[in-house]
Amino acid sequence: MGVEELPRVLTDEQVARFHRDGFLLLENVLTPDEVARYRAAVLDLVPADLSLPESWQVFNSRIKPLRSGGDQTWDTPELLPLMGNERLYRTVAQLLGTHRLRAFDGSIGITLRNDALGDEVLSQGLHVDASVPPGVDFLFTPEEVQLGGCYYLTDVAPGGGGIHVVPGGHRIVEEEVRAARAAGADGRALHQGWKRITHLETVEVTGPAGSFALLHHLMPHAASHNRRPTTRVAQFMRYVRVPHPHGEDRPLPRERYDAARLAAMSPLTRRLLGLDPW
Ligand SMILES: O=C(O)CCC(=O)C(=O)O
Ligand SMILES: [Fe+2]
Repeated sequence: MGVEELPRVLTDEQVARFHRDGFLLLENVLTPDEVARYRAAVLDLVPADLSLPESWQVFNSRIKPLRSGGDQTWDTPELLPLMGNERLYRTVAQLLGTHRLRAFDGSIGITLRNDALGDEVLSQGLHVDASVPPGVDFLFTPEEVQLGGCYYLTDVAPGGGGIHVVPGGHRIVEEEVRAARAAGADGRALHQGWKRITHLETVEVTGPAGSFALLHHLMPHAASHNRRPTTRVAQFMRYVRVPHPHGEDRPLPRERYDAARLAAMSPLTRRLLGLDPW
């Protein structure tokens, strides 16, 4: 099956906008029922007495549930279907030009209101999360590209903790790296390996619950302070082509999936997670 046989979900205008801006808000990826179910599954992870497990991270009112050992992937039976969502898969397949994809990440970010630091917008350093290992040069080929981002499981209004991005930022990163290389410098190492970017202006990606904020992997982005009463609930997903030049299509070990997890997987989810071949 070639990608040509997959239904096109994005219009030509959306595809052009994604290539220009490096990000795109996809609305209605999830139905209201799905949003309610996944949001409840995420919030069920939070202990009722709000005593957060030692392994979890909390930075600037943003709660990141982590399993011991730093495992951030929440592939519980309740949340696994989100990792195999068909509409998002088709969108990414259209943009990456292949149906053979690996899905990963599955991390969660719960951003509570923060009334402190009034004029500060970002709650995290602006950074790039590319599917290129630290210290390894960017190839800038289509095969290398990873597309990822987050589902909004709550409405995200302006100032409500939406992810911040730099319009056209993926191109700026490529231009700066290439310019540095041309000057004999290490472009990959700029801005502390592109993990601390301080010279670019950002915009907040807002949108209704059920949206997915889709980002090119060279897009500088950061979490923001939530100034609103609505706690932002987000789940993060990433997709690469199979095979991937840096091996980022390597699946997680099968042993992590018990009977309940396996039962929660669709045939598409099994392929996306690497349990079945494409
Ligand atoms: O929570 C967000 O909006 C972004 C978080 C993020 O980019 C990260 O933790 O790497
Ligand atoms: Fe990030």
